[in-house]
Amino acid sequence: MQELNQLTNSNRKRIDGLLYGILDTGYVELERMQHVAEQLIEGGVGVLQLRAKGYDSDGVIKLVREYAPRLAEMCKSQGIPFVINDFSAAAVELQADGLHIGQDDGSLADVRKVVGQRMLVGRSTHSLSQARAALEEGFDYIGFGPLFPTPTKEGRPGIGIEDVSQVEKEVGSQIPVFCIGGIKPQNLELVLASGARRVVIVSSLLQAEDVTKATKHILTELHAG
Ligand code: TZP
Ligand code: MG
Repeated sequence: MQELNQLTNSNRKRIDGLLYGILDTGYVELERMQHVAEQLIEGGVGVLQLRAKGYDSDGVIKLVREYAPRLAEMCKSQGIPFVINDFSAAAVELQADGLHIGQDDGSLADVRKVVGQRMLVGRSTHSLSQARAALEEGFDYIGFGPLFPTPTKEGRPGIGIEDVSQVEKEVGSQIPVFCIGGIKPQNLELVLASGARRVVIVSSLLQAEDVTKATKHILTELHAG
């Protein structure tokens, strides 16, 4: 299985950044999407995801057709993976570098039947056991959180930082683990001290006065941490 995985994932883009940026339509109007993407990329995100909050599958296809090719092109020219959240059909249509799915979005094997072997597939995990299961299943990377409650993912309790070092040790030694949820400059030191290496930050970057500057600032801390 391990050998098969090594063979089949050789064409996938590598995820080696420390900061995963998300273009979330809940925070960024469509007209500003390209500009904000440029800022996140200039700031140094190592992955960029399009998260179409509140869209159904038809809406996402339209959104992807209109806006995503330019975003994908920008990511390609910077050599960073462009990932679509949740919608496998949209990811396939765009030939995105990656698809990100949640706990309720089926098995990796079923998703691979739709997206093929070339695409990176990441999984949201909310506990150590889910993180272990995602590694075992063969996901390319995981999100781990939300560490803290966050308006970006309303109604989900924070899982805290207690398991971060263990998840890094067991899972992060094999595939990238991105801690997520309520992370911002004010608590980044605490998150890093708990053992995190890589993070996803959404609202704190998208709502910053200067997105590029805020992104660079976070990256400096991550490299120092
Ligand atoms: N999944 C778990 S928490 C979260 C997602 C998509 C949102 C993170 O956003 P923020 O604004 O950085 O808390
Ligand atoms: Mg999802």
